[in-house]
Amino acid sequence: MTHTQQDITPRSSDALMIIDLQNDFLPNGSLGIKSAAQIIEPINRYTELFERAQSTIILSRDWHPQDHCSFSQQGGPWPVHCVRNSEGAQISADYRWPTQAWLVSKATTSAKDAYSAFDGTELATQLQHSAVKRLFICGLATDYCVLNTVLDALKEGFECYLLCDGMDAVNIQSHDGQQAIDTMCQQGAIALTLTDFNHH
Ligand code: VGL
Ligand code: ZN
Repeated sequence: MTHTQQDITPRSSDALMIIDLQNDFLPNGSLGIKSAAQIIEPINRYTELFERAQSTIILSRDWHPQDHCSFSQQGGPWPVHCVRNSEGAQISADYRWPTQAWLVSKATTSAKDAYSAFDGTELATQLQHSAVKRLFICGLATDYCVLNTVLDALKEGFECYLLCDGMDAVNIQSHDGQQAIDTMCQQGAIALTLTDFNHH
């Protein structure tokens, strides 16, 4: 796609970040994205590529208490989703876990929502301590948690690469996902798909 000179071959100083690949955001979930099943195999493939390169692999998860402020019963915008320890909050059973991964839980307290995996977590510090330079990001949802994670990552100074065939959008308005990708790229992210890696 739009990368020009960058060598995107995965390295040990890279991190693959998989945002909120949880049952509630997948087709049968309470906030299910109908077309999202198709991102799982690309994400499995990315996981293999980055594991082979000994990159850091990070999975974030939305991990809400039962009375979370984002739930409509509490006056929030969303149906009940990703209640911690529930089936809906589990990472998809179709995801093939690498041998090692970091798990980052976010939006874990009732009174505060957090779309970004950097919001209220130690992620930035942990990445800096591990000398990670580049983030390759996929997951759900392009127009909420992926968008906010990438914008925070760019502000923190990380190079960001969007794995576009590994993400999908809620699309309350039909172009929200494409708009989010445009916004992330305007801020410096680079959009890629699997075919970009096969050439390397
Ligand atoms: C998300 C809506 C509500 C997301 C989380 O992971 O993008 N979206 N909570
Ligand atoms: Zn949520």
